Amino acid sequence: MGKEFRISKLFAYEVLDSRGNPTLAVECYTEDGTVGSAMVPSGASTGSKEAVELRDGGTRFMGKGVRKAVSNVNEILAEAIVGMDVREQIAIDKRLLFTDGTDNKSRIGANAILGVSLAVSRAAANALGISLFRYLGGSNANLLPTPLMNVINGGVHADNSLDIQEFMIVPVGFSCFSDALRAGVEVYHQIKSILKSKGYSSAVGDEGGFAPSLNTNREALDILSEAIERSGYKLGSNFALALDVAASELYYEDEGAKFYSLPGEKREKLSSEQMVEYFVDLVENYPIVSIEDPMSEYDWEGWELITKELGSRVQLVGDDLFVTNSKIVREGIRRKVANAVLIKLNQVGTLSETLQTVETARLSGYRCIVSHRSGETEDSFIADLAVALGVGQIKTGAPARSDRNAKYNRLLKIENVLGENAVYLGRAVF
Ligand code: 2PG
Ligand code: MG
Repeated sequence: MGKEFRISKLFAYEVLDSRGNPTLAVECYTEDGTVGSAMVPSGASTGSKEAVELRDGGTRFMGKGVRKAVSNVNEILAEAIVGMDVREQIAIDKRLLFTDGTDNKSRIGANAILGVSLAVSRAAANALGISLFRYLGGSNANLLPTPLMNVINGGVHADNSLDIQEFMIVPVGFSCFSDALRAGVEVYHQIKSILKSKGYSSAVGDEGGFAPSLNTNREALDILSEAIERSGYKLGSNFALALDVAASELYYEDEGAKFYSLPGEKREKLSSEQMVEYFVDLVENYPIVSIEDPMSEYDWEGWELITKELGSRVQLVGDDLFVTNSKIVREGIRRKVANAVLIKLNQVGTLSETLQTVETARLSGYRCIVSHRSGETEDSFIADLAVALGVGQIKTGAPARSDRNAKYNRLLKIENVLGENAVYLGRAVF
């Protein structure tokens, strides 16, 4: 092994994420001075089976400090992987897992482990002198993802009355990524004008989408439809719509029975069947191509039901349901639950486990969508990952706020680097 590949130094430090909470930045050096760095994102509507994000507790940063995770990188993980070859991602990730020794990465922290895993892969790409998407995806990686752009925020990502967490526009009828993104931006600005003209707030939520206190979920879908038409695009052919319901947040127990509530719609005590009916009605009235977490992660029967009802017509994405965990994805495949998997690196905590989940999903015909978290940084790793894997879809928020645009801008760069070899599939993805 040449010294450009041998890890000589690894260290972490605290930085801030887009919500103003601390997170880790990690730097991985090789013996010739090559460096790879990464920053770790953080979710708000988290699945219960996600790998554990280690926070310090106490009063510093309201308990959210990550000094312990930082010192776990500096004191423990560094010793475990110094001397290893940065190109041996699987071996390095295994060593990280072994060093942690728990099932859910709770000793060292999934945030500490992921930061190292990603910094290592960046160092490898840099040592080889190739782009990250090339390193991860090989010589054939050329598919730019269709963005699912979250332009109206609700649920726990915003301080408003909308029950559904994410209302997304999907530019499907365009021939290249930059045109699709531009059209999405035009619609985004149009939404702002419509909200203002109706007297609603145009303040934004965690992912850069607007967060007005609309009266119903349908009103949000109507505003998206109007904005698309007013921008000169056709609803259905140029743009489709998508939702992330994050329904685990809407599921509750009452006298031993489980129900959903849609307080924004003034509807309480909905059974799984009634939730499914609610979505069937939405799908019949709007060109919705994808619904994420329409049912709670605790309601597998509800998931089976909705997959039977809508699975042949709509992409049904498991996020909190699958938490990027290949074992849970296998269970979903066995029970015919959902037909797509949201891919979030920090839900599982290493790059190689993430890639394994993508492989598990695809072998059974489940689609994958590479995704950001609601708490993000300027790190654009997921843009490269989406192109490398050729999954055809990315979810990275509104085209506003630099934490989201870091990913869009990186995709624009990759598109330019690929030149005429860049491919955008748009509608063919759905
Ligand atoms: C989601 C994500 C990202 P969070 O639910 O899909 O949009 O949110 O990171 O808060 O889990
Ligand atoms: Mg989600």
